[in-house]
Amino acid sequence: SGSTSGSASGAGPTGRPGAARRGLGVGMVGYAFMGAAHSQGWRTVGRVFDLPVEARLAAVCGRDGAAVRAAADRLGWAAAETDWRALIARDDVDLVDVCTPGDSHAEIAVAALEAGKHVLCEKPLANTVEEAEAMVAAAERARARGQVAMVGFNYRRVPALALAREMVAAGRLGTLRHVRLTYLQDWLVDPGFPLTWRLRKDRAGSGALGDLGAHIVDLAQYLTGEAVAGVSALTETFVRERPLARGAPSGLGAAAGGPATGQVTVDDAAVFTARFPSGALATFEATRFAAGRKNALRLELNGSAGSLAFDLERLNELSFHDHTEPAASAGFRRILVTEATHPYLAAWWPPGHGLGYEHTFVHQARDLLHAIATGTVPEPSFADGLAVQRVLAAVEESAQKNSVYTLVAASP
Ligand code: SOE
Repeated sequence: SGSTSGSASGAGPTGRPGAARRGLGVGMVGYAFMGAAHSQGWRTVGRVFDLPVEARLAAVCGRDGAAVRAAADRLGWAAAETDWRALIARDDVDLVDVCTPGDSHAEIAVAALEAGKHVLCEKPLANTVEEAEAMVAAAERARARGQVAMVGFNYRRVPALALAREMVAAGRLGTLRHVRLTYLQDWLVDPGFPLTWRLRKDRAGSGALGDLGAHIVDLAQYLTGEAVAGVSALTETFVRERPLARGAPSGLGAAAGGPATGQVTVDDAAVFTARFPSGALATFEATRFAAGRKNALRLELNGSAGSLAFDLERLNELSFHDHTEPAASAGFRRILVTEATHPYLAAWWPPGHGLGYEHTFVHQARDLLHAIATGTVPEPSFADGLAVQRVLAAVEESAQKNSVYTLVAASP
């Protein structure tokens, strides 16, 4: 969606009559963890970046009337709705931001696009490839009417990762040989952690695979500019039964509801290898069972001319090794990605005053508003989301086929 510097690129059409005059009205569905993160992005974007069109927090939607009104007050939304169809129908809503669990993404996003609204949809795009295909088809029809649709892979907006992409595209790594990504969290290590929606296939589609694996598949394709060509996978559910959750979700968790338990119907971890068309080999690992790792999205790319490494737990840093330098003085060096010349940073603080997780949602809002104003297809598009969904489905199929060469039979 164009340049990632802080400067404005001029006003343009918003795709809806009258919207330029009164700003672009955002209507958000869902207000839990992701809804709060997106609200932060919408609230802040116009105070940091020069924008071609201002975002207005028009209305937020949730099923519980009292809770959604409280969320509207807390998060800064002008109005509250309890029916997402009513939210979409509002005249003051030009863009629908879908922050619900995956089982409602397709229905809400397609309805919003058909009602003439722009759409931002949280990742993974959908729970199945079929849903994602329907969403892409709806986005293509809407594009002809001047609407845009974007999927929320927010880590593309970490300045260090945007810089990494620029460096790969500029050839600083030469020919890529290895693409290595892990996304490690530990919030399921405790078998007493309750059975929240993220652990149910009917709600979330898959487990660590769709929640965390989707991010690293998207990043691998974004950074390399290539589509994964084939996979071989293993998945596992380590804790198959958990206490039922009670009450509203809080962060990733919820209160456990007494002695009753239920089945975990998703993967706890997914490990897979992949090939890229260029011949590069990739490895991926997504888990919520890596004790001590809180949000360790780590990656390393090795090419004929150099290597790059990144860790989300140190997100203002990018490590670079230039293999064309004399061996005696070459080696990994740390780039502190806080300069005004780095992606997004001209709009923020003086050098060295780093950014965090929440800023990715500000950058996401900024890029989406630019795409709307300039009539360009935003990145990542729904088609990018579908490409990730196809990899996730291939991983599940490969894991089910279990074509592992067995050396020792597993104990029961
Ligand atoms: C939980 O695993 C989670 O919040 C994911 O759902 C997000 O997509 C990721 O950014 C952080 O971890």
